[in-house]
Amino acid sequence: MNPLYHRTQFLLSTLEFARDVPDTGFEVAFVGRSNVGKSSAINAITNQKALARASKTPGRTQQLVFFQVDAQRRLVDLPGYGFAKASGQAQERWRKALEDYFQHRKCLKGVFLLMDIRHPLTAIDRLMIEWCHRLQRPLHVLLTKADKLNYGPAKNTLLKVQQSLGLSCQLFSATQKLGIDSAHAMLDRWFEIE
Ligand SMILES: Nc1nc2c(ncn2[C@@H]2O[C@H](COP(=O)(O)OP(=O)(O)OP(=O)(O)O)[C@@H](O)[C@H]2O)c(=O)[nH]1
Ligand SMILES: [Mg+2]
Repeated sequence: MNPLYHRTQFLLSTLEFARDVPDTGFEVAFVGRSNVGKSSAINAITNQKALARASKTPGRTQQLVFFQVDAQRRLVDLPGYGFAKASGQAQERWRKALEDYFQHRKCLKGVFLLMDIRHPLTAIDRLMIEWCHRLQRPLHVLLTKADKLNYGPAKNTLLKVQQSLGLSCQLFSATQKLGIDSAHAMLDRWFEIE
């Protein structure tokens, strides 16, 4: 494992990302439905127990959560879309911030889209995928909680997702530490690390 990722630290959470975090260097964002395992994936990828959780406010986080890998590189947790618990007004603010972020953020170099391997490609996932394509954001899918399926069915789902959308895609399990090396390889590429 590249020890660089172990040293990742919480930076800040904000909706006003353009004001609070300069648009320089490299960012990689984690997106996906609520509860797919984004925070767990960030913890597994950085080999830390509670890095992502440390930033969670009680109730629903509706901010972009920034983690600093090094001076130039950040991971960004974009907490759950399909967040039914948020009020209409809060949802609208959050949707707008997310849209701004994807449309305008120059340092956004790659997007991990997380989908629960037992429920891949929901309507909102497909929208997100279309959106990334339209905005030419490089996308890589993590099929999370792969430990919940046997290897055969997991592999079948992987092939199905790859074939149906031509997406770059892998199995991932935070609990079993499955797929960490591949995720690091994607990060290295997006972060332009040799
Ligand atoms: N079995 C299994 N459970 C997992 C895995 N990853 C996450 N979970 C569980 O799934 C639940 C949600 O995980 P989180 O990492 O909080 O999910 P999230 O996407 O960050 O959720 P929000 O922040 O609410 O959008 C927790 O109970 C985790 O323990 C995994 O790889 N395997
Ligand atoms: Mg989370």
